[in-house]
Amino acid sequence: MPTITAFERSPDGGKGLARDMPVRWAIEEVGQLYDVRLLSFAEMKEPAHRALHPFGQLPTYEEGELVLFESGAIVLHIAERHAGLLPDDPNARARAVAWMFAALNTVEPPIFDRAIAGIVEANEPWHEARLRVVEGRIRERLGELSARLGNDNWLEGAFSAGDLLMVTVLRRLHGLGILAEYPNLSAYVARGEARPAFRRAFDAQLAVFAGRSPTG
Ligand code: GTB
Repeated sequence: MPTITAFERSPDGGKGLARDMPVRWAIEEVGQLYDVRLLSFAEMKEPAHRALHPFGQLPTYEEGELVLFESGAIVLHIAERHAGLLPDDPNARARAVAWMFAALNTVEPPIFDRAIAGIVEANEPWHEARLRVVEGRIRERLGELSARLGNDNWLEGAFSAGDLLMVTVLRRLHGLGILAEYPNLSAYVARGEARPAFRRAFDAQLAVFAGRSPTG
């Protein structure tokens, strides 16, 4: 049974926005059990944790002799070792992996910048101008993604690890109102969030925040 790491008290207040969430979701999708080791910010920077994660972050994933860091790499590992998150056809599989990279490397950067702008740049004199630029970049990406998704349920045929990461990334827009401008993307995120595996993962991380359970 793998062990992952998660916040003992997530700064997102249990909204499932921290990066243990996609790992929990992937494990739930493939029907595995897992343990969770909870960490404080201070513990993340201790040598014991840095031996697992070079940047002193979470999540990590330990399974036998294997230690992994980077949520995307962990989701890919889970998807490659179990049925259900990647298509069998090699070309369709490669495209699903491309969507994983697109989620983290093409769609997430402006969304991440928006989060930073809201937290650490809020008092800067150029804050409003910066918001307009960053939100413009988000809208450009969402427009392109919306056009590609069209009326489909998922990005590449059946639900895949690409959708799992894309929905994870888009969820960070909740509360900003931008996602609502793209009804098919709003519905896409809602479809992801309605999956039983998502619900189990979400409830597990919320239970930690609420102090109801130490594990997933
Ligand atoms: N690229 C790495 C990955 O995907 O695994 C990034 C890992 C990362 O940033 N981890 C964060 C961390 O360990 C936890 S999730 N931070 C401590 C540090 O860097 O010292 C961060 C997080 C929290 C809350 C939200 N949110 O509310 O939207 C999003 C992300």
